[in-house]
Parts: sequence; C-alpha cells; structure tokens
Amino acid sequence: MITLYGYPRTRSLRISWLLEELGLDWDYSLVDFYQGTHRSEAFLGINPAGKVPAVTDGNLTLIESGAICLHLAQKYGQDRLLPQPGSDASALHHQLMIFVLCELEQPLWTIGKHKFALPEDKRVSAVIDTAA
Ligand SMILES: N[C@@H](CCC(=O)N[C@@H](CS)C(=O)NCC(=O)O)C(=O)O
Repeated sequence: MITLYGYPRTRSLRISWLLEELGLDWDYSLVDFYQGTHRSEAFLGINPAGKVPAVTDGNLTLIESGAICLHLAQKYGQDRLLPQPGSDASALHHQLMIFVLCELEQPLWTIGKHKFALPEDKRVSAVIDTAA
C-alpha cells in the first residue's frame, strides 16, 4: 500500500495528482502543520526534515517530490508517463525536471515567502527584486 504524507496546498499536491493519474489505491496521512504533526517524533522518523511530501511504498520511504514522482511514474506508469531510459527524450525530460526544481522553483518560492508566506515582520521586500 502507498501512503502519502501531505498537507493541503503544498508540494504534496504533485504526488496526489500523479497517484490519481496512475489510478492507484493510496492512503492519505494528514501532516497537520497547525497541530505540529510535522515536528512529531513519528513524522520525523519518516522525514527528518519535517517536510511534506513523503511517501511510503511497501518498505520504501521516500522524500523529495521530484524523486517521488519519478519513482511512481517509473514503477507504476507502464511506460506511459516517462520516456525510454537512455533516449534523447529522457535526457530532455531530466533537463526540464531539474530546471524546474533547481532553477525555477527556488526564486518563485522565495518571492512567495517574502510576499505572503512568512510573517510580515520576517518579509524582506528587496529579496523579491533579486529573486525576480
Ligand atoms: N524539495 C522538497 C521541498 C519540501 C517542502 O519544503 N515542503 C514544504 C511544504 S510545500 C514543507 O513541508 N514545509 C514545512 C516546513 O518547512 O516546516 C520537495 O520538493 O519535496
């Protein structure tokens, strides 16, 4: 059985979307940030960073949304969602995944944090210009 540890409006949506796309049976375990569940001993045993998403798939525990998506697509996608390993298409797929996660997501999220996510007294407006 696959269990997704997540919270609404977080990167765990990437995983629930893919699990549905793949038509898999899966459980959802709510990691309630407001109750501090992400800092509980039980959850830190799953992800020592205290972040979602995390997935357990049988004996495997996996964190990092990109890695989880690749694992699920490779294991359950029956060649539907990923290009043939070693092909040019696969190389371009890796290029795009890594560009999005390393180059694009970080400045976008930095902007998000300093516009709305951090408490107002922790926001630094100059960071927004740099990230943009
Ligand atoms: N690179 C990680 C980022 C995980 C991450 O930062 N998750 C956020 C929610 S989207 C989180 O759990 N934050 C809780 C915290 O930082 O305390 C991934 O893609 O899975």
